[in-house]
Amino acid sequence: MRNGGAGMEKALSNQEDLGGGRGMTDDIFDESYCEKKGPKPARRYVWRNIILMSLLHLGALYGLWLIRAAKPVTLAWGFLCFLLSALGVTAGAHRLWSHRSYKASLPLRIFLAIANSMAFQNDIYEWARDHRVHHKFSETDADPHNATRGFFFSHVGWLLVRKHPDVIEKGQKLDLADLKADKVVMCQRRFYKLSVVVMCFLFPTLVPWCFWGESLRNSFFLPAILRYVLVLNATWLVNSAAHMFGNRPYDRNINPRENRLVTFGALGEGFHNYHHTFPYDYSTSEFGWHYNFTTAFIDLMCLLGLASDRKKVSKETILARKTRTGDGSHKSG
Ligand code: ST9
Ligand code: ZN
Ligand code: ZN
Repeated sequence: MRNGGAGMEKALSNQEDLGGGRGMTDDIFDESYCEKKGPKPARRYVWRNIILMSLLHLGALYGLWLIRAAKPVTLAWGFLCFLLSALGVTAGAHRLWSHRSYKASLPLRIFLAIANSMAFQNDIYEWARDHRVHHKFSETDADPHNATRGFFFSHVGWLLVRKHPDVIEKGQKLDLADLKADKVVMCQRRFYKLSVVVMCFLFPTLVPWCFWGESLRNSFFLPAILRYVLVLNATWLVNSAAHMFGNRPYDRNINPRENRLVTFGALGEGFHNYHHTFPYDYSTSEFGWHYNFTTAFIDLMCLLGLASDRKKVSKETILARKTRTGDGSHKSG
């Protein structure tokens, strides 16, 4: 039985409700959904995306080649841009807007929305909608990046073909009122294209070119293109590798796994067995700051008074769940 089945309510007894006291449950796995019988719809390629994604990755390969000729400060800037755009996804689109696992003040939400545009992964509204449907209908036709369709599909292939109709049908039934009510989310959606041009491409390129005389070629291909492609692939690995390789200490009945390599590259987002078991935990892990830069960032924001109300699963609940549905690997780890 997926997600521990009927016993789940018992395991979550320390929580206010199945949604962990957030007032939302649309990221909790829905066992009642059944895939439609009969032949699957034909795969429809989106050639524009295939061509652009290929060109982007060729550009990133060229960026790798250029590293040897770049100034160290440009590489440091590229790394900073990686961290900023990654936080826009991890602390922003993921933990705040998809899961409502903590609350953020207006200045922090504005910062995260700008950082999110730097990551250019669809606007926050679309990202969070697709991500909620991923949790609710994980590994089924209604999951946008259904990992049972293979590594390539769950990694990038899903962005190169039309969605399965069930993704759209089920997505339309989600409660997205919280996203619609958030002016920062809706403003980013309204000005998304402009914000991406400025934050993902112009800003990372112009800073090294203007401030320390880096060549325009290095400034564009390293902090803009290569950094963008690295953040994309680190994110996609959560959907592919962390749904296939690793232990399942919390729930052996689901595919998502604990993957150390992904955790490292994705600022703490590779504890994926834990995350699908307890999607409302702001830390996406039971181990605090361990390999989890995003958790450290959210904690710092709380310290500064810019965030609050972090949702955390109790140690007792975690242990009970491990004992009941885990694969036993925590004992050896
Ligand atoms: C990208 C996203 O990379 C990556 C997300 C990854 C998520 C990872 C999660 C893992 C956990 C978090 C870890 C973070 C780690 C970060 C680490 C950082 C170091 N519900 O979409 P369309 C409607 S993006 C309801 O065109 P098609 C839609 O509103 C990269 N409705 O579907 C529209 O309606 P209307 C850049 C839905 O035609 C209609 O359906 N972007 C839903 O099948 C058609 O929508 C790209 O590469 C839903 N779920 O096309 C490609 N979905 O017409 C961008 C859709 O009324 N995407 N609808 O407005 C596309 O080009 C297309 O979406 C497509 C599908 C070709 C993929
Ligand atoms: Zn999630
Ligand atoms: Zn997942």
